[in-house]
Amino acid sequence: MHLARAALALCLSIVAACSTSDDASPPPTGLAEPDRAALARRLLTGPEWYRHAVVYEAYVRSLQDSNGDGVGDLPGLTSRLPELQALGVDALWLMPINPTPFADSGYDVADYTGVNPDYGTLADLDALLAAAHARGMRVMLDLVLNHTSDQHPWFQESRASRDNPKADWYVWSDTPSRADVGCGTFQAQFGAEAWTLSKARNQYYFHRFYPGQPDLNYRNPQVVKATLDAARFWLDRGVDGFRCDVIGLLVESADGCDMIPETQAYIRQLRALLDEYPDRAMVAESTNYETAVPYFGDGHDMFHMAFNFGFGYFWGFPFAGTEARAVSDKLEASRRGAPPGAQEALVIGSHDVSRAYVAAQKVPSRWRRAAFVQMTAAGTPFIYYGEELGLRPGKVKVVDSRDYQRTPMPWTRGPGHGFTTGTPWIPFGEGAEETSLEAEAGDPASDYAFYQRLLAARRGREAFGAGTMTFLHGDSPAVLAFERAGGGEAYLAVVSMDEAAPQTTRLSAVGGEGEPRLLFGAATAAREGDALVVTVPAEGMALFRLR
Ligand SMILES: [Ca+2]
Ligand SMILES: [Ca+2]
Repeated sequence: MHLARAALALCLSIVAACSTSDDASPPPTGLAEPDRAALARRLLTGPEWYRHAVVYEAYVRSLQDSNGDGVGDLPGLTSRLPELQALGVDALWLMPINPTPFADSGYDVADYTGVNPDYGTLADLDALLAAAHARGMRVMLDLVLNHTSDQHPWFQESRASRDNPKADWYVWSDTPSRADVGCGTFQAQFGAEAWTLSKARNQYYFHRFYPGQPDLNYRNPQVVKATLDAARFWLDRGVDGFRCDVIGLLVESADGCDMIPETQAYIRQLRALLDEYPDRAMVAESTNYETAVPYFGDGHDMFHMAFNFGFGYFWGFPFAGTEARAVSDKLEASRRGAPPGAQEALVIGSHDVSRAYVAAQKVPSRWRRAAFVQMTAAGTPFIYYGEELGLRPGKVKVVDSRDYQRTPMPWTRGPGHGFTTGTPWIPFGEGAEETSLEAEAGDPASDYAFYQRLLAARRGREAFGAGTMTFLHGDSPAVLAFERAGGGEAYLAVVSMDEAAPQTTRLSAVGGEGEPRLLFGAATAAREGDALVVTVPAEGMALFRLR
């Protein structure tokens, strides 16, 4: 310990030549270290927990199989909670677990209040909730409200005739178009026509996505009530909140189909429902990649969080370049005009887009630097399962090409990789042996070790979950720098966009006094008058505590 302290002090005194380790050595400058574990517990308790949590997006089908049928399931996921908590995960978002004919990997729900028998039973979900809560972890479910499966009993009834009790629960038309469904004249999202003929009614139904996913008619109050009742069912069961699938697309109009006033009114009803329960939160899958602001309402009446996909889905482009502004501008634009308290959800991937490994063109420092921004910028990080291992894509499609990023978790080396004792429902991705948790956990240079250290570095520090974020533009255009302040502390994050040479930049208006304390990564920083001079290695990143 004393050696580490001496080495770090030496490092900070001979600023130029030193790069230091990622470990959290004690402060050389008199910055007191509070009990971070106790602080983390406090921050993760109560209604603001979602600001401070690290959330993990889990595809139940691919996390852990418990019965040898090759399909991941709820008991399997429950058995892996210790590993996820050891990584630094505080909450799970489960992709849809409802019964489904699987035309869209579960995003075609056939029963809003049931559990897919491939994944287990309601009792298995209760067991997962109990086990997670006992660990202080939270569980959010995917709520897919825009459409159901065409196998849902509601649609089976609706399609049977023009005068049944649910005849108006979906969006029907005599022709494959409707003037009051503006978006319905375009192609559906997944390639087919947006209208499909039902022979029994001799009418067409509208589907924004696959033909097996008819859009519900939210102009019908019975649909509003039925879907809110479904949400209430899970809240009563103890789930901690929802990730709301394409929630902006609920209601269509002649003028538009994305977050129109009727959709916003529904979201307010959903929020009011959540607010009847303590400590619940919901996050919007934004369909607007420029800004998440429409999802926040007045900051209290719509979503607790909304995904920033402008960064989350497109970071591969700026990180292939050398301009820090390409990142900071995206992060600033998305938040412009947001109400106080709006909380973005930050990702570098999801079940819908290529693995970070692909987006980074296989350059490890790119996904690591992007993940560093994700964990240190303003917002709540959502890790897509396997990102912590640098998981690589698969080559097999079962449903569609998005299965490339939905392959099973390789927990161990060897056949089945600890995921299953049987044959996995889809083959593992490339390099499963060397990207297995077993292989990476023992290697301090691995992606897993990187993620574990990074999550530990931000843990119990209020500034990251709820603090302000100020971008600092120094004289090197390649250095992305921002200050986070909150909870009486301030931090500086620096990332070099340059992959060839070290970058030195002079930052002004940096808070705190004394020399910054390196918490994570490798860089040097020294005060010169009112400025802070920072040198970041090529492909480098670092997190400093300022005060
Ligand atoms: Ca199974
Ligand atoms: Ca709709």
